Amino acid sequence: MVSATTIKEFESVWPRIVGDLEAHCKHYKLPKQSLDWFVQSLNYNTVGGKCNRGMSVIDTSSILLDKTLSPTSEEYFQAALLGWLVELLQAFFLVSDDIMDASKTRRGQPCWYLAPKVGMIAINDAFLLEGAIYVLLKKHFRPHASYIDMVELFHETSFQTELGQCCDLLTAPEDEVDLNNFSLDKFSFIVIFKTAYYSFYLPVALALLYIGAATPKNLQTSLDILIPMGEYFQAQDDYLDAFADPETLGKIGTDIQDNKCSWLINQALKKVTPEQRKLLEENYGQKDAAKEAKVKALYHELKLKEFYEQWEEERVTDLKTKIDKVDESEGLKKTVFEAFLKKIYKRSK
Ligand code: DMA
Ligand code: MG
Ligand code: MG
Ligand code: MG
Repeated sequence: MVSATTIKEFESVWPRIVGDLEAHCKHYKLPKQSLDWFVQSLNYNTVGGKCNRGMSVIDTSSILLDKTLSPTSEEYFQAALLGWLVELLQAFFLVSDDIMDASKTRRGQPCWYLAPKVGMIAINDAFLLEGAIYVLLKKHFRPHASYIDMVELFHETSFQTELGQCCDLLTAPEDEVDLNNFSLDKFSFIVIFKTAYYSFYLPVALALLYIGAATPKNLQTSLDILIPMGEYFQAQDDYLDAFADPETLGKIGTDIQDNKCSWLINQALKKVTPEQRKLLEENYGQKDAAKEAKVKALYHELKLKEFYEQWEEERVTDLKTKIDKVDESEGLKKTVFEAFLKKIYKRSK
């Protein structure tokens, strides 16, 4: 049995990564004020989350190599670097997502665009977080046999996520609430594209590329399990948006006021009476806390919490059945997926 890495070990690599980026910018003779700004944005936006995605690159690599990577080894550093690249991609998406969703807090602190003196500079900061990925990938992986595959994987995953965000935003127009626009098919597309590819497939595909086991079959098997797993994870995110304690979650839910095609509204629409549907039509998708509270009260009345808990058990059973059927003949292992699933099952943040 290999042991999982810890957040402490993972974060111990971070200063070296910031150092690399600082050195790169100093080479350009970037003025000190801008350099300090960039470093501040890197630390504020990339560190402080759960880092499940990033640490999964290391854990997947350890499981596939069948040895615990020593946190002081160069092998650990390289896997951790790939993990931090996933976290940088996530930071890039979150900084922009919070602007577009008009969110207030993230990881228990103000969203970056609401931090003192930041405002819309946050848009460019998001681009810089993305750009940092390719600077670091080139510096550390250019000689690696899978370098170009890694670059292409980051590009394609970014494109998929952006298409998901596009659909998410267009399905949630600010000025026009039309519950007929929502459907579970639409929900499915949105969450697979905006979340599942970058949060679930990307870390495992990177680990496969890193250790040289990215055969077409292993990549396909990973996709077949991790996309439904990511779909389940985003349904959880939507559930927590309305039902979790914001203190624990580290963010205040915005989906009801933002008119989002969330898992909860889609399930509610399947259960409502005509009167309850009218209540939703009058109160969903408006920047008004009292109306939001009415929608939440209806969610409780419809027993969506209990329904979600039952639905979660079904999803997990399905996923476990899929995992049981994984063909390990080309070096892939069931434990990769079991470890990932364990991290998200019944999460509260
Ligand atoms: C998350 O969607 C997707 C991306 C690409 C950040 P979301 O707006 O539900 O995320 P959150 O609830 O964290 O704002
Ligand atoms: Mg959001
Ligand atoms: Mg969003
Ligand atoms: Mg959300």
